[in-house]
Amino acid sequence: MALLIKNGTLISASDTFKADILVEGEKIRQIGENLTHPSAAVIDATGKLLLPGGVDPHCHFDLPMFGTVSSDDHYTGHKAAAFGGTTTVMDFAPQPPAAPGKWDGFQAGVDEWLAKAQKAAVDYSFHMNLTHFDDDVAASLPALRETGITTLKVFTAYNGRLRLDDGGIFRALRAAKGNGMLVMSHCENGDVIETLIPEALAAGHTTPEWHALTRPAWGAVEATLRMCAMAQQADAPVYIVHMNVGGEADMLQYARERGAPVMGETCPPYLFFSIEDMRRPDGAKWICSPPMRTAVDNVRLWQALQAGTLQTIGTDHCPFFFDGTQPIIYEGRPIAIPGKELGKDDFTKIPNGLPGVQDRLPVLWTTAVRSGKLSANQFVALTSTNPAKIFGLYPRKGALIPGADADIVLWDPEKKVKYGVAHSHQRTDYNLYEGWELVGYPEKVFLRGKLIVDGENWLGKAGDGQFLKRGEGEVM
Ligand code: DUC
Ligand code: ZN
Ligand code: ZN
Repeated sequence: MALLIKNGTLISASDTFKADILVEGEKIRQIGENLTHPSAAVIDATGKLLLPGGVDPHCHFDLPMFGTVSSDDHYTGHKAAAFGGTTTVMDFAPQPPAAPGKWDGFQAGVDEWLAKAQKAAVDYSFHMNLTHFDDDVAASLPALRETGITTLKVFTAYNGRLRLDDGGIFRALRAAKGNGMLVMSHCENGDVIETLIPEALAAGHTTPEWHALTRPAWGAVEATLRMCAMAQQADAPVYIVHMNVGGEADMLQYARERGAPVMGETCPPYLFFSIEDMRRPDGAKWICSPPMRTAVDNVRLWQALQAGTLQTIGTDHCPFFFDGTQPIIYEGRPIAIPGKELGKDDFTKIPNGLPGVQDRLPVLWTTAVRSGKLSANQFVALTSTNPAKIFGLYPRKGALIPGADADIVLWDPEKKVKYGVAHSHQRTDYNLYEGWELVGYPEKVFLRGKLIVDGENWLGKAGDGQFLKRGEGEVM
């Protein structure tokens, strides 16, 4: 079955032009003007924009933590992604634990996440959390790469749980490079955080703002420079996830100017919100790690996007209910999942994480493109093309060109939406952008040629999404 989308305006990472798109099966066959086809179904896209499906490089679905589980799974979160114009999502698989000398490879962690993702509704891939590292683990990297996982996430925080020491990170950087893989890094200072948290609790500080006050911005800045310096010394690329402080962007820029192969991602909440939001009575809604910073950091991160210091905008989507004692109705059924209320008397017990996988493109279109902060082409680059390139999915994903997957968003640039939880398909009881007046929204979303979102109608289903085996990515 062929599909011909006519008279749209195609936005790529570099150009804007009038185009028709011919889709055959799951692929884009032709792009051009005045295309014809004897039997294709025709969609008139006059006045509409044609964007490559969003690629979200940073999501967490069905993630157990804080004695509960993040409230979107690999179906509900994927569905929400699709409604927001995102057709590829990347999640993180856990490294299997191992007693000394008993390491059995990565496969059990990959299999655990593949099993969860059987209900995938958009295309997906995994990064691998690297939470212990030695020669045996290094020897398993080729097998991991064979499964199509070419990225390893390391942590400079979460002492005794997720963190690798600097020696481990340095060795992991070299081993990754030797296997054509990319290290991604969560940058905070674990030692400082683990000192400040018990001090704060002992002093009786239990409110959400203390989550931010015990995870200082200087720790993120210092850890970012440390990571860039290690990457340069290892002659290996690194990608810094969820950059949240202006000073982190300064460190990245410092390293990039000196030729270090370092790249960075920020997430929308760090562009809009600050510790002031965490001081509200419902401040737990903004608790994630790293935390919200200051209004100055919001501005500095926008500038880093404009300057090209940062390459991607992901979401770190990891939602929890604000009040998980009260059910919401999801697909006609009540559901309640314990959430932020678990920490109402102690900020250290508030599940860390925010909704955002649906919000990303619509919120940024209004706040970045319509506001004139970024061009429509930069928007496509940051949210689709660059993540596809960095993570080894380009040109199958992130591009509307012949041969690419027909992941197409028909975007209505004039559609007005009063956004919020009522409009969102993210499975939680709140939305960070409640009441925001958005202009510009996905009208139709195609996944490999199949229409999965048509206005407010969900036409996708569990199992539509495919696992994407990734190759080596680009350093940008
Ligand atoms: N940060 C969070 O707040 N939650 C999930 C993972 C992460 O990096
Ligand atoms: Zn992280
Ligand atoms: Zn994350």
